[in-house]
Amino acid sequence: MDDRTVLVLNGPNLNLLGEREPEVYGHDTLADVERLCTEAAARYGLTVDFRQSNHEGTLVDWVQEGRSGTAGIVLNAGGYTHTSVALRDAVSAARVPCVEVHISDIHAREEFRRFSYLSDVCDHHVIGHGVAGYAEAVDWLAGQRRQA
Ligand code: CA2
Repeated sequence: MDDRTVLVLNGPNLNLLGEREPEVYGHDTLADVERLCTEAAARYGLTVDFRQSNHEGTLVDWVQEGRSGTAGIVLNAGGYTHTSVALRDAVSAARVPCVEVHISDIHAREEFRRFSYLSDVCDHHVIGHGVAGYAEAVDWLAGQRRQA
C-alpha cells in the first residue's frame, strides 16, 4: 500500500451482503461494493485495497497496517461498531483520515445499534446512504488529499 491507496475494511457478516435482509442492506453484493469503490477511486487516480473479515483482531491488524502512508481508511466495522474498544483504539492511533460507513441508518434501527465506539475517533461519517455511501467515503478522502 502507498499514499494513493484507499484501504476499505469490512467487518463481520458483510460477506453475506446481497444474500439476506435486502430490505435493510439492498441487493448489491460485497463484490459490487468493491467495484463501486474501485471506480470511485479511479476517478482520482487512486487505488483500493478492499478487505473483509469476521475477526476483530484481523480488523485491528489491518487498521494498523493502513494507519500511515495510505490515502485513508474507509471502515464499515459491522457489528464491532457497537462493541469494540480494540478497534476504536486502533482507529484513534491512525495518522491518516478514517471514514466510518454504514449501509443502513444505525440511528433509526434497534437501540443497541445507535451507539458507535468509532464515531468520535473517525474523521467523517457516511451513514444510511446504502452501498453508495462507500463511494461517498472515497470521494471525501480524495477531497482531503486535494486540501493537504
Ligand atoms: O449498516 C451497516 O452497514 C452495518 O454496519 C451492518 C452490520 C450491522 O451489524 C451494523 O449495525 C450496521 C451488519 C452487517 C451484516 O450484513 C448482513 C448482510 C446480509 C445478511 C445478513 C447480514
